[in-house]
Amino acid sequence: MNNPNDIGSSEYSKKILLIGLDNGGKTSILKCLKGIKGLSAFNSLNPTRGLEIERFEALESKYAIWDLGGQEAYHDEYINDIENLLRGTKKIIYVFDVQDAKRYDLAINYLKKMMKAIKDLNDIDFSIFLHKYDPDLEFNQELNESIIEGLIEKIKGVIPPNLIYSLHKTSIYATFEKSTIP
Ligand SMILES: Nc1nc2c(ncn2[C@@H]2O[C@H](COP(=O)(O)OP(=O)(O)OP(=O)(O)O)[C@@H](O)[C@H]2O)c(=O)[nH]1
Ligand SMILES: [Mg+2]
Repeated sequence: MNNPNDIGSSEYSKKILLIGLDNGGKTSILKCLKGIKGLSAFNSLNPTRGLEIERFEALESKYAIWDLGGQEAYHDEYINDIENLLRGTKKIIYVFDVQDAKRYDLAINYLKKMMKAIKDLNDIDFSIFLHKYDPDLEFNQELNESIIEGLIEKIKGVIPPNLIYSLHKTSIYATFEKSTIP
């Protein structure tokens, strides 16, 4: 028996969809959830080709992470297959790369398309990650707090007003600490 909706079963696993543009950091986030910490594991990542499903156990729970490779060529495939993607899903995480300001509008459009296809989130938890918000993020002309605030405003313009969701600043480097050697 492997019914993802059967919470009482020992086979129960929490299905999470990871959505967002290519190079946004979805597979890296997946590796973090899996407990992988070695930075070399993140440098050698290849773009995810279409849908890849990863199952693992962490913190005494079973997870099935559906990692939707973000290249544009796959977007319509996901939209057409949305019912299958949503079946049994407990959580959706939409990932924005905050460092890729040139593609904010593209990422917003993809979110818009997805929201339209999903229609009803029912009991699905919805989170948005403002990812690559590294602790040592350097701001410049192309990227500063007000540009990120602009992105947040655009996100709010796409999400239906009555939908409950959470917004997080995330980074795979967030737990990395450095101290100056005297
Ligand atoms: N600076 C920074 N880079 C990150 C972070 N997370 C991931 N990256 C880098 O971003 C690049 C892309 O990461 P992936 O996890 O492959 O991105 P993806 O969203 O899975 O991309 P697709 O599979 O093409 O959809 C890699 O070089 C990662 O090392 C982060 O928090 N900060
Ligand atoms: Mg990937």
